Amino acid sequence: TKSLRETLAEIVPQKQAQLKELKAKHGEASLGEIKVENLIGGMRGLKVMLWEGSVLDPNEGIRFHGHSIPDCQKVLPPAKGGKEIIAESMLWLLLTGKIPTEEQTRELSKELAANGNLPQYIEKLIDSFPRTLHPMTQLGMAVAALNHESKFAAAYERGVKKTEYWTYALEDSLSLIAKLPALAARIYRNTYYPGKDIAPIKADQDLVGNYVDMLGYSSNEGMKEYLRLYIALHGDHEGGNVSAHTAHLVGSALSDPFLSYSASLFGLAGPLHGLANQEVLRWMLAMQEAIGPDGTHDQIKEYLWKTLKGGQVIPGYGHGVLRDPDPRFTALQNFCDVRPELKDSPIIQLVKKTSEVAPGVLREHGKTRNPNPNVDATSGCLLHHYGLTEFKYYTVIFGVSRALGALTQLVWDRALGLPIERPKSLSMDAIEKIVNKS
Ligand code: NMX
Ligand code: MLT
Repeated sequence: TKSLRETLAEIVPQKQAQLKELKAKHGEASLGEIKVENLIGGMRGLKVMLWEGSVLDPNEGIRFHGHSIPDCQKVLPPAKGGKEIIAESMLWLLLTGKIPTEEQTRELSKELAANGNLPQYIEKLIDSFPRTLHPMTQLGMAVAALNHESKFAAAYERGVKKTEYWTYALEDSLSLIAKLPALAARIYRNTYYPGKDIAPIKADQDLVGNYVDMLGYSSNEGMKEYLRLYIALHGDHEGGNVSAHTAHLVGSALSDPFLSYSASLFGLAGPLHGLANQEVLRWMLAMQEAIGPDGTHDQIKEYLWKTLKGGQVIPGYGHGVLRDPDPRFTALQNFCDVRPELKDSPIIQLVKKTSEVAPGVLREHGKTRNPNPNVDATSGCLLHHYGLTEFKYYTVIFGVSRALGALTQLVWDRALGLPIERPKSLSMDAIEKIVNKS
C-alpha cells in the first residue's frame, strides 16, 4: 500500500491540472455579486476562498471531500480496539480526498508518535509561563516558537524552487500535528497539576490516545473515545471560519506553517469562535446552580430569557453559515446516547433539555438567523462529565484539532501556487462615491 507522501505526490499534479483548467475555462465566470451589506457584514455569504478539505452546506452541515459525518463514521478506520473516527484517518482524508486503509492509518499513527516529543527549549519555554496565563495564549506562543524547527522557512532561505514548497509545508505540518498533543498536555499539566510526571508517548498508539494519556486520563476509556471523535469532527469546517481563514491568510505571505497556525490559534481564542465551548460550560453550570440539577423545561426557558434580556448571547447557539442544527452536535449527542456512563449525567441531560427549549426561545427573540445548537453546545459539557473540569483549557483541545484542516489547506495552498491574499478594501466615503454614481 502507498504511503501518505506517495499518495499525495500522485494527487498533486492532478489537482494542479484541475486548477489550470478551471482558470483557463472559467476564469471569467461570476460566482455572485458583492453587495454593500456583504462588505459591512463580515463578508458573510461571499464565495471568495479556495478550500479543498471540506465544504459547509447551510442545511446539511459539513462534508469532508463530499463525505458527511455519518459516512465518515462508517468508513474511516478507528483506533485499535476503538469505535470512533481518529485524527489520523481524518487527516488522511482531508489531505488526499481518499479513505485510508487500516494499514495506512496505523503507519501515520506510528510516524506521528515517532515525532511527538518536544525539543527541550520548547519544554523550557512552556515551563516558564505563569500558571495564570490563559492556556490558549500558552499554546499560541509555543507553536510560534516551534518555527525554529521549520523546514519550510529553511528551504525558502536556501532558495528552493516554488514547485517544491508544498513538500516542506507538508513536513512542517506533520511535525506540528505530531507535537501538538505533547505541547497541549504539558500546558495542561503545568497549569493544573504542576510537578507531576507526564506519561510517555507510546509508539503504537494513535495521536489522541497518546494525548489523553499525557493529559493524565489514561484509564478513562470513555474520555479517550470521546476526544478521538471530538478531534476528528472539529478538524475542518471549510475555509471562512476565523481560525482556518487566518492560517490561510498568514500562510499566503509564505510565513511557515508554525507561524501561520500560531496566528490561527489566537483567532480561535475568541469567545464567538473557539472559546464558546468554555463559555457554554460556564453558562450551563451557572444555570444548573440557579435551577438545580433536575431543572424543568420551563425553568430553563426562564433562564434563557434572563440571559438574553441581560444583553448576552446564548453560547452554543447560532452560526455564521449553518441554518439547521450542526451535525457535529448531533454526532456528539448520538455518542451520549450510546455510552451508558452518559445516560444519567446531570450536565448531559441539561444540555439535551436546553436544546429542546432554546431554539423556540431564540426564534421568539427574533435576532439570530439560526436558533439551533452548534457543536459547542455540548462539547465542553462532555469533557466536564469525564472529569476534565478546567474549562479554560477546552479551547486548547479545539486547537489540537483544527490543525488537521488548517494545515492541510496550507499544503494545498503551496501545491497549487496560490498567491498572497490581498482583497480590496473601501472607506465609507469611497463606497458612497461608487453607489451614488450607479
Ligand atoms: N444568542 C443571542 N443572540 C444571538 C445568538 C445567540 N446564540 N446568535 C446570534 N445572535 C444575534 C447576534 O448577536 C446578532 O445580533 P445583533 O444584530 O444585535 O448584532 C443577530 O443575532 C444576528 O446574528 P447572526 O447573523 O444570526 O449570527 P452571526 O453570523 O453574526 O454570528 C455566531 C454567528 C456563532 C458568532 C453567533 O450566533 C453567536 O454569537 N453565537 C453564540 C456564540 C457561539 O456559540 N459561538 C460558537 C460558534 C461555533 N464555533 O465552533 O466556533
Ligand atoms: C468552526 O468550526 O470553525 C465553527 O463552527 C465556526 C464556523 O464555521 O464559522
